[in-house]
Amino acid sequence: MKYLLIFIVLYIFSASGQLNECYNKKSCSECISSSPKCTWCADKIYQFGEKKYFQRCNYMEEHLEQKCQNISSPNSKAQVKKALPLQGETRVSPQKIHLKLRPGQSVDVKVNVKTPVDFPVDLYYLMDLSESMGDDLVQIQDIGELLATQMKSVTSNFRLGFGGFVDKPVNPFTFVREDELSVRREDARKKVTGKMAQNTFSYKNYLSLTEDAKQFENVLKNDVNISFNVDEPEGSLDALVQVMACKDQIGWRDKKKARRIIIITTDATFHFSGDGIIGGFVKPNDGQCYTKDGWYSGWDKFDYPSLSQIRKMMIDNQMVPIFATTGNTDLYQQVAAYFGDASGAVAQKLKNDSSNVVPLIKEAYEKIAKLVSIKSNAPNGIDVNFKVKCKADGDLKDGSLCDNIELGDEVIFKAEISASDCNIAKNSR
Ligand SMILES: [Ca+2]
Repeated sequence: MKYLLIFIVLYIFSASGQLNECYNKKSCSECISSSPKCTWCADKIYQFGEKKYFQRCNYMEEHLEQKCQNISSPNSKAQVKKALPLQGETRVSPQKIHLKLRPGQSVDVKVNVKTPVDFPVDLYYLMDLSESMGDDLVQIQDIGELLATQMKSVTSNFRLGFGGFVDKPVNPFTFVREDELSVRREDARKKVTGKMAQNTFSYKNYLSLTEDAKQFENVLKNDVNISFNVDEPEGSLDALVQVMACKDQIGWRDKKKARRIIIITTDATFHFSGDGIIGGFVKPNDGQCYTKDGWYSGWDKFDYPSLSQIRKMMIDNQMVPIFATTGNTDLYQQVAAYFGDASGAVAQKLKNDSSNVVPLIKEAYEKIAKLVSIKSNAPNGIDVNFKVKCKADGDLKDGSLCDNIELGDEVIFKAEISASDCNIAKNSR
């Protein structure tokens, strides 16, 4: 009796068509988007007796057996619409591809990328100006020309900018009483360049990106001044958001026209989201630009940002961080690892007085320049899997990134693209 029951249940499932995923589809589009196995019979008459109709959506072999004359079974395909050769400013080919995707049936697309030998570089130097960085400030006052000369060997178009940060200028992050401030200003002056230290500030853009290396040196010698604060972690993440968000004020060139690099020099740890509450700042950082006349004016409106927020902004904006640190280097190496290969982040140790900053920047830049990666911004419902061939005589392997390639070399990416959803336009932005 038990066996008989199982047999009956199976029979009913089969008879109602539940085992054939194609059955009972009302239109050709509903049919072919339901499964790559389903095909549609478009014959005017498709029946085997009076009022006995074949299923119009069915497997190909069923339709053939039933002598269907017009079977629709379109396949996914990729059609290259524009493919300028890789020369001059054209670094990716093809430039335009039309895809027709049938759900469940993938299509392969090949993309060639050529690494530029000489590519413009925008480099923004973001420096911790708290008291312990005084000797570093003295050391880097003369590096403008040297940095420009060194970078000329890797790019003929180099621009440099400078910004400084300390922390939110409020208790308990720093002193607020005038008598305490005056003592600290004097202390810092004695330790550093003879110039009176400035009160704690959050972030200041001292010099927007410029080709004039002499101007960089002049600003460092004449305008930039050391400061002080109380607690060890600093407001570096507050500053980083402003550097990335204030594109016009910093003067960043378009990400397609220049490599954009931010050097962060510090010896301290950093405040992150949640820390602001001890100063009374609970509103989450919104990642927007609040820098006016060079000064970050939103420090008392928002909490510090989170590391994941910084990571997203860096990857979205293609701004590569180089952490050049005289202390807490292990921490920054972990941060760079968290940012991941796609961010290009680098963390290296500086000598205590920053004297090796120029070779370190050049080395880090070369590492970044030799890294090529690809990422997909396909909407929900489209899956993209990458394979990559990093060298002409190399193998195609899973991944979307090549490092340490020769400048001027070509990298080949193969993207396997498939659709799992036919309502992409409706379901995504
Ligand atoms: Ca601090």
